[in-house]
Amino acid sequence: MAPVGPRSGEAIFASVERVNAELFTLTYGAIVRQLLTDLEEVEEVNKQLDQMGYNIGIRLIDEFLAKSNVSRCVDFKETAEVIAKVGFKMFLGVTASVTNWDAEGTCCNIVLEDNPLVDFVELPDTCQGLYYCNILSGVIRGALEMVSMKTEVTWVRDMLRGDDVFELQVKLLKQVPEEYPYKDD
Ligand code: MYR
Repeated sequence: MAPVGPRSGEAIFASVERVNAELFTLTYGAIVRQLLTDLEEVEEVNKQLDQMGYNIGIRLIDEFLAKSNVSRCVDFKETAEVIAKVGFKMFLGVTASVTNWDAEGTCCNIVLEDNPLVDFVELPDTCQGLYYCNILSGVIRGALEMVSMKTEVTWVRDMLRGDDVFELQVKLLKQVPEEYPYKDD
């Protein structure tokens, strides 16, 4: 039998992190299930998840900017890379890749091959039309709005609907110029 001894701090931290991630995943699942019970219409659940994500996103951006030390992005291309590589890593523990840019550099897709939100999830047939991870599109929309970017964020591929990856389209609708706070007199 292997000797029983104190575990290293790193091992304990890793297992606490794993338990936290599982708790988070299960809690999110319970929220979706409750919304399905309360709202009945899948379309309404999609809207509610997006709105919840938006409300989180407008607050989470402060934590993101404070913790990440990311400075102002030069353009939307850099912003998309920051979301995929730094944002997803910080809040979901996974990285994503950015693909499919349009010619103007205002629309791209973010591809997630790994998505901890859907661990243990299997959707019944009655949930056709549900965008289970719609909270994520809302988070991105809310966070970007706080740094002056109005966006539309939609799912184009979803593993719970039989696709091989999760893929979000992020379209920049309007970049609101930030006002200089002082008047030049
Ligand atoms: C800037 O130019 O001001 C920097 C903008 C960076 C925006 C990054 C938004 C991070 C959103 C995190 C999404 C996490 C999804 C789980």
